[in-house]
Parts: sequence; C-alpha cells; structure tokens
Amino acid sequence: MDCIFCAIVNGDIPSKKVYEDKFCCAFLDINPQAPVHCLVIPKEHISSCNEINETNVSVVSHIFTTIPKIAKALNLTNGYRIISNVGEDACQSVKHLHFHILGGAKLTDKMG
Ligand code: DGP
Repeated sequence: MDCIFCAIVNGDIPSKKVYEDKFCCAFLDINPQAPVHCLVIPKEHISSCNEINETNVSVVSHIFTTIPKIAKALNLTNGYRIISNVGEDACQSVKHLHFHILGGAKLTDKMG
C-alpha cells in the first residue's frame, strides 16, 4: 500500500519524531499551522476515524492516553488543540489516521 505515514513509520521517509512506542508515533508536521504542530499516528494503517472499530480501537485509546505525555514533552503547558480531519469535506489529505496536536500560542477560536 502506498501510504506516506506508513513509510514514515517504517523509516523509509525521514521525519522529526518527537515520540515513539510499540503502537504509535508522533512527529512534527511538515507544514506547521501553529508554533508547535505534531501529528500522532497509530503504527498500524487505519485510514481515518471512520475505520475505527471494536478490533482496532485499543490503539486509539492508547494514543489518547499518550497525547498528554507528548504535549508535556513539547512544553504545551498552557493547552493545545487535537484535530482529526475525516474525508473530503474536512480536507483529509493523508489517508492514515492522524491526530494533529497544535499549540505553543493562543489559537484562534474559529475551528472551521
Ligand atoms: P490532513 O490534511 O489532516 O490529512 O493532514 C495531513 C498533514 O500531514 C498535513 O498537515 C501535512 C502533513 N504531511 C504530509 N506529508 C508529510 C510528510 O511527508 N512528513 C510530515 N512530517 N508531514 C507530512
């Protein structure tokens, strides 16, 4: 399967990793939208939130218990935003589930 984020997981495409364990990894976004912008992804290929099911949901809960640790390591002590774009209308460009972590400054209150 031709997937940029699977290639990042495998080390075939370089990335600035900020966190990694057996199930997920986090790396800086190539096109940052905030002073701190990283992506947290499962190592297994899941296309989007629409493909989360009873079998693979454990990696998602793992990601959500890991995000606060990643945020702390990135010094996001004053808060941060988590975004996951799903499908065309949300402009999801990479079809591998990912959670944007944005912070490092006061963000706009407009989310759409
Ligand atoms: P989305 O639009 O939600 O699918 O966001 C995909 C994000 O992935 C986008 O903010 C840019 C980032 N991105 C795409 N290709 C690469 C890459 O090769 N390396 C890194 N670090 N980020 C990438």
